[in-house]
Amino acid sequence: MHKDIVVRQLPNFINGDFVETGDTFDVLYPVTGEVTAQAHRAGQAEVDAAVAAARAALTGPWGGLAQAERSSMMRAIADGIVKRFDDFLEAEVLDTGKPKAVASHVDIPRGGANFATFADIVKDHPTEAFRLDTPDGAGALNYGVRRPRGVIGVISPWNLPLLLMTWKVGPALACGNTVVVKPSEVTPSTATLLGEVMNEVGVPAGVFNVVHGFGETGAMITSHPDVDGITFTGETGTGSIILKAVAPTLKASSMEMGGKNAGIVFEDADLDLAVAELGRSCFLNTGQVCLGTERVYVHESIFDTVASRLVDYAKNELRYGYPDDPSTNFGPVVSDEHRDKVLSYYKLAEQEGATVLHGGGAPVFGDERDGGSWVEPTIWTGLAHDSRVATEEIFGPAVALIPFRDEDEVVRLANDTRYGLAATFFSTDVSRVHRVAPRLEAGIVWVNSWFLRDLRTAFGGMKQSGIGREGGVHGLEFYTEMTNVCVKIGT
Ligand code: NAD
Ligand code: 6OD
Repeated sequence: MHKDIVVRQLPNFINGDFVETGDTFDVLYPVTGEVTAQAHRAGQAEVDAAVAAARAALTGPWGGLAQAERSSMMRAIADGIVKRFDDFLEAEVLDTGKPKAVASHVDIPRGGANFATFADIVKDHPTEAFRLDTPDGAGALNYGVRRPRGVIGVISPWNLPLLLMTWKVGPALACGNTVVVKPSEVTPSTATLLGEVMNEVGVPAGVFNVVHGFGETGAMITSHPDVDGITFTGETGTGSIILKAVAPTLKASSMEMGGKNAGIVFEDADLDLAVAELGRSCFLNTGQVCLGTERVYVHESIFDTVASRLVDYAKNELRYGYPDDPSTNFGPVVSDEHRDKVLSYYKLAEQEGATVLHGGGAPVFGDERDGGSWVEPTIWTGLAHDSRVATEEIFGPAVALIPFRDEDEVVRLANDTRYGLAATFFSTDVSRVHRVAPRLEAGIVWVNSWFLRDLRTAFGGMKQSGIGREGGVHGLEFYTEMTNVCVKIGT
């Protein structure tokens, strides 16, 4: 075995204490399939305790902090993550199997940045004020006062576990809320570790709570009468179930869900750039990025060139391997269950008439990795735009290349989806860039780039990819409640 694995216990984190329940489930290392940890499943008693602790903390030492003090605490959390960078990196790698080269550049740094950035955004955000002129000439001054929404349930997925959990916890805490987090059952380690950091930097008990478990534990949060808001990242189908669950208690909900993102390569694109960025967008994190590209429309005049250059990218730039090897940049998918889903699409692609230009199966290593959850990066041509493979989210390292003739046609094809999360396109024609970008129905449109993130900007999805926007000040609409104070000015 390439790693000496000591099976860790992952307790819940409730009111500043680590709480074991004895009812455990295994956490597996996707590289080899070994058990690396046992997470302690939370039941109703633990969820109730976490929610009660979070509610009490709202008015305790946390609620009493001035914004500047709270923002300092947020920066201390960010520093606490950086201080334990290697622990977070190891935990994330054990849960996901992703290469350290990826996690150390993408996942862990963003864990810290999500706290530091929102500390500043919230501290420096002005309140709105309007002077109303009344017919009697006296007028009134209106101004907005924001208060925390309250106890926020954070339900997060497995693909970028620390990044996506802290993307919610950062702004929630910066706005003065308290949280009950339910990380994915597949990747629970970094949430528990974050509990240790909260204690190390002196965050008051009850502000940050973690409960482990599957969907049932999540459902205990979404239906809980003392939870004020739910922020969710995950599959569209799960999001739909959650929206039904929050209806009886009318909770505010912020929903970030699935996608089937389009890439477009226009005939005037810089092809070196386009292939390099598309390569990342199709295969980074083994294709398990919600913003990744699973269908690429290529102008018919350059279709064969782009197809062959993307195959070269997959052959030459993607290196399978053990996560600790710094040259590895392509790991397994997160679980056997997900591997089977991805492989079922590989099979379906052939049934739907695809030509497999690259990959199409699972690698065989002849070593311990054959017990893990591996799939090959895969490139298809010959799929119809409306085939299942080109319309359903696979969430794996696979892309369908489809030719197009002109701008209007490709905009129509790119938008012809129930999703609307992201799009990325490549063109050197400035007029075309500004003409096409606003026509694409997606929460973010990258031009000549992919996955460049500025946390001050709005983030979210259209159509069935999401409801609401987080990021920058946009998240304040969800993480705070606004009261308008209207003061009549006397004559
Ligand atoms: P998932 O929907 O299966 O699970 C997400 C979380 O929801 C997990 O913690 C899970 O335990 C929990 N959950 C499941 N059923 C629940 C229920 N009934 N009530 C409450 N919680 C429940 O998603 P996943 O497989 O972990 O993640 C992959 C999916 O997430 C993909 O569809 C991907 O596109 C999407 N995603 C979207 C974004 C975005 O920003 N839009 C980001 C990352 C991932
Ligand atoms: O960068 C982000 O803030 C973000 N929410 C990324 C989502 C990636 C999906 O897998």
